[in-house]
Amino acid sequence: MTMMKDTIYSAPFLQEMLDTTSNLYRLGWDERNGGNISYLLNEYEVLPYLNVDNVKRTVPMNFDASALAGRYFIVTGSGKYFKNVKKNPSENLGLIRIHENGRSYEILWGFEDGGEATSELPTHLMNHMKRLEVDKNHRVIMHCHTTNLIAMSFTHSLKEEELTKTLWEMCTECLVVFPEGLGVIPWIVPGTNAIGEATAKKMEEVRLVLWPHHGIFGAGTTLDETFGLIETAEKAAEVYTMVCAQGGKQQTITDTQLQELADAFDVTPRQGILGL
Ligand code: 2HA
Ligand code: ZN
Repeated sequence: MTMMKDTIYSAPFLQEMLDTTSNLYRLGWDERNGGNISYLLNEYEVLPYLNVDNVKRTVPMNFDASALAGRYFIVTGSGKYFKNVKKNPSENLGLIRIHENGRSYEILWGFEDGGEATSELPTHLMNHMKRLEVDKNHRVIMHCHTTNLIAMSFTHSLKEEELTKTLWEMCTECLVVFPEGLGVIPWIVPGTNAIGEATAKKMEEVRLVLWPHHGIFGAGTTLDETFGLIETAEKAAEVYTMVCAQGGKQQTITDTQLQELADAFDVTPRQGILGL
């Protein structure tokens, strides 16, 4: 007799994906098919819900992900709308396993209308590989089209130090939430290995990478934490938008105060930003 598996709809990781995609949509950061998420799962989290020997389809990849061979991810689908994930999870999401050869992935659940993993899979997997090298608890890569951060990429300096400094100034929490600052890459065609490689290189030092005129990539240990990281940076960018609309800064948090904050919360601000 075969044991009945619990339905995957009761899996905490699936419920978290539904909540997160809905929240991102509600905030206006994932219009149409904008945005994508990948969430690294432990095999023991998957086994109660899925027969992992039942591979539905295998999809080739044109880059080497062998460092992730055998690893499981729940990912959003290519061309799918975050707006629709909650009402139709099995078409808009998929559970995949990276093949032993590192050159393809196996679909174990989802993408039921013949779909595939996000078009940004190269960036996602390259970022996972990089973050796992520096943080053994790393699990989540999240991309979305945060309105005010995109707007700032037109009006503000794209120098990482200058952009980071402005965001730190806009909300007191920022320095505590991302003391390492944010990375910025040049404009590159999305969905390519080239943008994945450029982003992953930044992810060695930071968990937030701005794609100018496009959106943001965040990394973290849980969906909540990664969402919170992006939310915090985007909130600062929103405040910046309003500060500019109100006529600009008349006063701000000083570098000395930012350092006091760092000391109080025991974080180390990225070098070269505070002029102390
Ligand atoms: O998935 O956001 O960057 C659509 C995108 C591509
Ligand atoms: Zn995008």
